Amino acid sequence: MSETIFDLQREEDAFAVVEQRLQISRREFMQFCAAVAATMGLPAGAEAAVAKAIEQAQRPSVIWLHFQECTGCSESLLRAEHPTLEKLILDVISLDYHETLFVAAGHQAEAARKSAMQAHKGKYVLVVEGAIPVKENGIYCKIGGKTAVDLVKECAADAAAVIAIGSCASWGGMPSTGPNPTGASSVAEVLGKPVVTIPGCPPSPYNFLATVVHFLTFGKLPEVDQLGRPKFAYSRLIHDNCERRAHFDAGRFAIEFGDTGHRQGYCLYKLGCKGPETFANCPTQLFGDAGPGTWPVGCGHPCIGCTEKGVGFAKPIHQTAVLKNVVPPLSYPRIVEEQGGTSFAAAAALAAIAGAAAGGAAMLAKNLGKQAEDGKPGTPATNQKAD
Ligand code: FSX
Ligand code: SF4
Ligand code: F3S
Repeated sequence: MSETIFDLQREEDAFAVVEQRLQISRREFMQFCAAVAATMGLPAGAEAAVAKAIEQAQRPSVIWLHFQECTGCSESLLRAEHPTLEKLILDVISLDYHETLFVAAGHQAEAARKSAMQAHKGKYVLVVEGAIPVKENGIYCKIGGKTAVDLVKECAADAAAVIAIGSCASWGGMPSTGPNPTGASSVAEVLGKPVVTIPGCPPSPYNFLATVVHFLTFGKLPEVDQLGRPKFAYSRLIHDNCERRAHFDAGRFAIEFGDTGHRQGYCLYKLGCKGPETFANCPTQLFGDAGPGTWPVGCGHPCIGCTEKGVGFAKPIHQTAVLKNVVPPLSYPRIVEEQGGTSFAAAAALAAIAGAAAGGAAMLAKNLGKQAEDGKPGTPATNQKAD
């Protein structure tokens, strides 16, 4: 009995710390724990493990490099209202080097990068945004007198984890479009080893945040597919969860932009939609916290396959897609569902040891809370109904 009271008191104290530090309610906090566990593909009940991790928040140092890109990846994080990038920086990670957000410049910025690498040797997370040009010994992209090739190798050498954010860093993206005059290459190609990739141009900020929270909670990155993409976000074809799918199945297509079919929300396959050959959670995760329909197809434009190597920036936008593995939508459950690789027991143990995730938890709680307010369920793969 006394043990139970002790445990309850300890839990009360932990919640009080969380409530004060992150300024969220207990309800939001627990909603977050459930949401992040579900986002990461953990089994029911794992939210308790995530909750436990919150008590000992430790912000890992993050070094963020920019190469050949448009900065849309950072922009998409800045536009993620729940959480905001500011919250991410303050509560989840210690962003010790980020060229476009840094006040420091020149030698000062270089010194900050070097001192962060030295102080957190073997422990920092390296995030790379942008492709890396390898032609002519890498002269097409230089920062502080060093080529992107040399910089990424130097920074990756002592990193605990490397995350390639955006299609450019993941597989070359737009800069690698033929004839690829600079030899724009992916992080994995340059380092000669696989890294976690969050493709998309720009990628969903939530896919990046959930990946970081997974690392903080469990001390390791999430399970990935053969292209390095977290399975929790990239295991299903867009076509499988698209709200226009019923029109595809019924043979109702928009033939031209602005025609009757287009105005009635018919399927965009004949306008070149690459949903049938592109793996991503865009139709279920959505973008910009702005409510239903906020993704390319939802706005009436065909998916261009921006997350998919060999599709985005490789195939003509209006060329019809290859139909791949077409399966029924989520309303007809698959016999075998994709799950993250961490068992509940391992999750609980790892969470107890790693004990971080506090800020990330708060963010996703807020996100979930907002979704609940909007009347949308709080986890991915939810909001669809046929037009
Ligand atoms: Fe690439 Fe991200 Fe596209 Fe842009 O930077 S994935 S061009 S959104 O900025 O790297
Ligand atoms: Fe949706 Fe595109 Fe598939 Fe049509 S082809 S159902 S618009 S993903
Ligand atoms: Fe990109 Fe297609 Fe999603 S264009 S953002 S993968 S809907």
